[in-house]
Amino acid sequence: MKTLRKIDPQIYNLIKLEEKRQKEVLEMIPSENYASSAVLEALGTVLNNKYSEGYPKKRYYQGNAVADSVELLAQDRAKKLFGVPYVNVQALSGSVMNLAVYFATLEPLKGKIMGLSLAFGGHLTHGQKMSASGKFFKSVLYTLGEDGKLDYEKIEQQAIAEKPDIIVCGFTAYPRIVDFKQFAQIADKAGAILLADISHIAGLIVGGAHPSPVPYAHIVTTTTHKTLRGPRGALIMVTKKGLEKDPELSKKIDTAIIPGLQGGPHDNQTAAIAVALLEASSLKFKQYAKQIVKNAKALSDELIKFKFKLVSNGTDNHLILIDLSNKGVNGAIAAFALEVAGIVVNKNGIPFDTNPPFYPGGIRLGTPAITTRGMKEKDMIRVAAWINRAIEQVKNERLPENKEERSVFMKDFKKRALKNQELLKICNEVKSFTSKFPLP
Ligand code: DSN
Repeated sequence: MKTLRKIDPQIYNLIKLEEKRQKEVLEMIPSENYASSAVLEALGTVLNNKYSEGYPKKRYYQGNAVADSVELLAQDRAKKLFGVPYVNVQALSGSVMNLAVYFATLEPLKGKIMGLSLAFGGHLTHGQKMSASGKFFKSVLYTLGEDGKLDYEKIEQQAIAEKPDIIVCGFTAYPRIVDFKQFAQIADKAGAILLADISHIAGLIVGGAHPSPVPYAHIVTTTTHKTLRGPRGALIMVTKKGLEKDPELSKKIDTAIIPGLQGGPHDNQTAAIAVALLEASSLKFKQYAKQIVKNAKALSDELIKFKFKLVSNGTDNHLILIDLSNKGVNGAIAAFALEVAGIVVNKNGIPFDTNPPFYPGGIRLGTPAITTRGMKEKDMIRVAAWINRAIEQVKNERLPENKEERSVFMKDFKKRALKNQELLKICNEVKSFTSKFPLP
């Protein structure tokens, strides 16, 4: 970055600081990852300079021969990797991706979406009232069973009673295998389209570490930067089953993206997606995907030894949701203390949480990024021990119930945590540990 350093030292220095942070910490937010150098190189290219409204061979502007080849290559790789007949690679993010599906398939203000409640691990775009998906469409939300797992019988009863037009399966904080076949049966009985949003687990699916929804869902969406380890971006796929249900579905999705929701695609992003898809089709990536799950299982076993209460008692995938109620620690307090200790997770609601969303009862963590750095099961023993030590430091920190008192308390707590010698000691240990695991 020699030129950037010369032209804009402020931004250069900030990027360097972020690079240092990413190197030194245990990055354990389950939706984050380290993209390869090849992916990052593709992002920082002259493809950024081009406008390509339209689709390959049907563009509104001249000069798109290369953009066409890039987009066709990305499409081709995605179709092969996921085994689908159609893909749109232009959605700029996960939220636009799901909105495009709704605009392609539902009538605004009339069509009904049924998705998992945000409070139980669903996503904003799965029909939550505060998001466009819940404002422009009718929506009804399902929840999890008492055991923290999907209750397929209850979901089926609700789907038959509510008759949604589209059922969304795929989640942001669900640690178990999703039975896509059962969801398909439910959707068929309710006469609904089945949308599988596999953003979190796409890398596990193509790596053979989680079953694929492709034989069962009509539409499959995914972001490209989580376990798939690409640039930020998204894929919207229509399956064979989807095209049998509606042969026009792919055209409707293309139209929903442009002119419906977006203008020009980001060709540099499309190129980087193509690179990530190539990388994800390697044998090495399959090993990576399986290792993510092995690490998450090893970590959950270790956390259980320290009496952490895990939602659903463990994990089948890349993420772990810890219910901190038995430790008496709020998720916001735990997440901050862990950050001081060099372990980056996010505070998260747990099923049936009675805490406010900004101060939820749990934390969410995962293994995609640390597995990219080469960590294995044995390393999870140390990670769990550090997490336990950090949480022990804050077990007597009681968050006030009153809103004003809470924010005063948090300010004071943060000051104390930043000076906590044990947390700082863990941070040093983590730093020396992570220095042995280079970034890609
Ligand atoms: N922000 C993503 C996640 O962390 O799961 C979902 O959009």
